[in-house]
Amino acid sequence: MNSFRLIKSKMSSKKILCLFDVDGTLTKPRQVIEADMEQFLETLKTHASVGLVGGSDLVKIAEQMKGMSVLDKYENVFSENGLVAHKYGEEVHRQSIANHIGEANLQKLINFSLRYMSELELPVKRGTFVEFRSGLINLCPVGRSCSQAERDQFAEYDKEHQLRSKFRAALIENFGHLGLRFVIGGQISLDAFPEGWDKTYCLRFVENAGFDEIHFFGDKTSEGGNDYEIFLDSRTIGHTVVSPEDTRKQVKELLNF
Ligand code: M1P
Repeated sequence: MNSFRLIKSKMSSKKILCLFDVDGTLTKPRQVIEADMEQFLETLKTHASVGLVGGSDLVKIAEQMKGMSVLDKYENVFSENGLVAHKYGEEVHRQSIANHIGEANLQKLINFSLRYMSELELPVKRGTFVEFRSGLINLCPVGRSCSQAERDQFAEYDKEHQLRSKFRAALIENFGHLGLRFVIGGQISLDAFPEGWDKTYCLRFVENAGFDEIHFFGDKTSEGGNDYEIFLDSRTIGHTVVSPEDTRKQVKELLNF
């Protein structure tokens, strides 16, 4: 058997989980999954188990994956980093940041963030600067109700002015002592959550499920990005991707199909 076929046969006998970030990995940021990627995941399911782990809440992940049927399509769907976890379509876990850090600290964080964001001068500002989710708080200087064009404009402006990195540094300085972590997940916002509630959180639901290998694919794998910890975790084999096309290419190379 040549080495290519040997690798292929070894891979196919293994029980593999491919765990995917959503934004920038399966879809363009905050966009709906394209038909060829959807088809690709269906084919992949015949070679490996497929799971999703996004920083967004379930509603946003479902919007991007063409509806709540996402829960039936994939064995494991982890929203908010797995702080809300679905297995075979059933919710099996839900964490609460409010219970964990307490109302007083929560309000300090929200008040500080609103004050900080109120002093930023941006090309445009819209609404919903703080989004309270079950397991994390999303902080968004431009406001989550911005249009797609305004979102793209902010993303460009942020690249030039590093607004989110500076905001992140201020948050770490003021709230790091509370055991809070701040990461840049998408194009326009930051996520805040307690230490350990990053994407590695979801691994507790799959690490003892009999997989020989857990491969993680994400685009924000550098320090400060929301894929960083799970990418480095010893329970996963991490892959950095730069686009949905790149994800497909890397998965095909890995599983030889
Ligand atoms: O990619 C995951 C991120 O997606 C959104 O980011 P943004 O709106 O900044 O593009 C948010 O839902 C964020 O919480 C999440 O981590």
